[in-house]
Amino acid sequence: MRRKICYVIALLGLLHLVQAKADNGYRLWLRYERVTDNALYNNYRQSVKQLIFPANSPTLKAAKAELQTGLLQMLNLQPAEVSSATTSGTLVAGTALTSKTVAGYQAQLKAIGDEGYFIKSVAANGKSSIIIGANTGKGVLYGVFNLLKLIQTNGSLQQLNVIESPKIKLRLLNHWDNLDRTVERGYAGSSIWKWHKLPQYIDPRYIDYARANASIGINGTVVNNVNANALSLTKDYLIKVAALANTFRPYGIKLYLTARFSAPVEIGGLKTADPLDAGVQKWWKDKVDEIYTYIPDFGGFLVKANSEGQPGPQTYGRNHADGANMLADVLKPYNGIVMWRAFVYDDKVPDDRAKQAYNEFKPLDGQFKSNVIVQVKNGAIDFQPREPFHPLFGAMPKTPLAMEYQITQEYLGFSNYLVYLAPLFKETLDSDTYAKGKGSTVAKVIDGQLEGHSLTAIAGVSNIGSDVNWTGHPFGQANWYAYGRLAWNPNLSSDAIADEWLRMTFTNDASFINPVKQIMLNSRETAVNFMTPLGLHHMMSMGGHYGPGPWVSNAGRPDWTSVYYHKADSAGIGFNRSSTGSNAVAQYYPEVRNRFDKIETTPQELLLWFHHVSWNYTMPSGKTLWMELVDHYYAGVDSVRSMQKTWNLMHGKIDNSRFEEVKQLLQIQEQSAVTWRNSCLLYFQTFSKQPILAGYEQPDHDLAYYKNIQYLFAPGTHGVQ
Ligand code: GCW
Repeated sequence: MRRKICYVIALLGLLHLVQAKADNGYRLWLRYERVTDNALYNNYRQSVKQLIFPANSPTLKAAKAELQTGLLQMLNLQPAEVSSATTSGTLVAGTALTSKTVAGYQAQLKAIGDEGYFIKSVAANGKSSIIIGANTGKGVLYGVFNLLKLIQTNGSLQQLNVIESPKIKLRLLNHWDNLDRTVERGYAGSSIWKWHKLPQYIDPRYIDYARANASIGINGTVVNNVNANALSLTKDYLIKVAALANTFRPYGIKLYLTARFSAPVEIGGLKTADPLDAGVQKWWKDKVDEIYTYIPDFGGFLVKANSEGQPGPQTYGRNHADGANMLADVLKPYNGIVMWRAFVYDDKVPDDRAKQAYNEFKPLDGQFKSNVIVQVKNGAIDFQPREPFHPLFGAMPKTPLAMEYQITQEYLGFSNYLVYLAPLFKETLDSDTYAKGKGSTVAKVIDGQLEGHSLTAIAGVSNIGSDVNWTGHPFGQANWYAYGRLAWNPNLSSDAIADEWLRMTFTNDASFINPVKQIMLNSRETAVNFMTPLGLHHMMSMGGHYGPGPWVSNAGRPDWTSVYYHKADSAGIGFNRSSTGSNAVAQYYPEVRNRFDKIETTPQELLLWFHHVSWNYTMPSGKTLWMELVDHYYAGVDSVRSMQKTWNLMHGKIDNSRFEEVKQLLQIQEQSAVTWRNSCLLYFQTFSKQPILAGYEQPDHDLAYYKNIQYLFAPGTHGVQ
């Protein structure tokens, strides 16, 4: 009997151990695991054993609750609440209004604005304390998250002197979520918004969503798809939306909606949606008045107009400014804004789709109302693995421009691939437009520095869904995280962001962090190499946009095909956008234009974006273009294989559940990389007529085989192209 009991106890212990190791990823980077380093653990406990944190607003209450949860879980500590520091190790948190101590730091408070915070170590009367101070509850909340991060990442709590404030004012997620809970280009399950249970049922996930976003400084969310449904603006839905807004408000997150331009016709019963029609204007005014009765701090509208079949002002012979200004006028009294997207292409047969947004929007510079911001994708085509920066950045000095990134991996292997996007985001932000001479980076356009705009914004198309780990791939979380961190401060490095994310999400063990960080930092270039190296773009299979489809030549309109973009023929490959071709280069400032105009000065990674290059052209490496292309595709596959090798060595360093999940997903990625490589090279070989040399792993099937692969029922499509 005793032996039996011992056996059961041992088994339970083992089970507990295994369970403790399992992690389904739900907690994201806010895991608040017990600090394992004993010295640090004791040190942290000493530093925050008392708390002065009067919380009289919902935001301060949320901040305090987060702090208490974090300290309890990481340090097994419930700091004693005191009204003055009786001993060393007191944490003071608050605003100038809630804390006299904080009010004493005028210089800091002046420097940090509405959303910033400072964290400072001070010693008075021989007693040391830490102060988190801000001008608003939101600032305190951000400061609390930073303090918790310091503990999560094994940072030091000694001699703190942190001063932080965001560089960009509006830091938004854009959800392409439909009312039926499908998500356009969503690969992590269905929409997290349970419309049919709102407004009564508040899924706890909404609160965790708000916490996660607040922890990285995201302060706004557009909850519905830009391919908009007018029903979102009906009373029934506005009540539901208001319930979400109420949930997010304590976390400093404002709610925005997409506005379907034809809503006055579709739900208003009007004959027209012409923005210059008085009846239409009145309809929108009444609608906006109504919205603000439900959501007093409603942020405003995001609009996709006259693009991919969406209605817009051009339907009525008006232009984008007419449309945007009409909405801006009615939102203005409430300080609401209009985010008007520049992702437009509606010409029947454009000579070069890359030029269209610039051509339509640049002439409108100076015509938009002050509460309109034009939202521009990072590149001129569509979220490709690599694009040069969009020529509109720097080209509309009188108009605030918002950056739109895609966090969800529509063209980067969905949630099947590990692709860390910070390097992609950074590449655009760091690009120099030369709009006002050297150093006129895209980041300076976006953060308002270049032209002195105070309305500044950045948007990321969300990769969040109902999957237990939120983003499908455990490393998809890193892209949500990195987006938020860069929105707060575009100057942060991809390396530093990966480092803190890995520590919080997995472990502080350096033997895990260093190799896995390398995987992350190389992963974007790896994907470019096996999908679209040397400036190739838009060569994916139709519909789903998952696998390769360089042969796609018939897709409703030419600029939906692949052959339109790579233009491979017996002479060579690439889209001639130079002055001898479509002349898209002319949309850039002279320094950039001249560089992109010539094959010799175009950066190799953008070569085929701007030039049609002969197969036998000698590349800087001394290889022919064909051989260079072959080598890039092979290097891409090889890198995925080395990612796998490195990852396999991580066994036992983190929980087995996430280890195994990533391992299996990397297997998918490896197979997919081989398919991309073989498909593209076999297809391009029909033009180059050149071999893949012996000694290279030869394609295991012929081109016909690859052409026949079908990617049926790809997630995230729902009938869209
Ligand atoms: O990336 C493309 C997508 C469409 C999307 C469109 C857009 C919301 O394939 O699904 O529609 O861009 O950004 O409007």
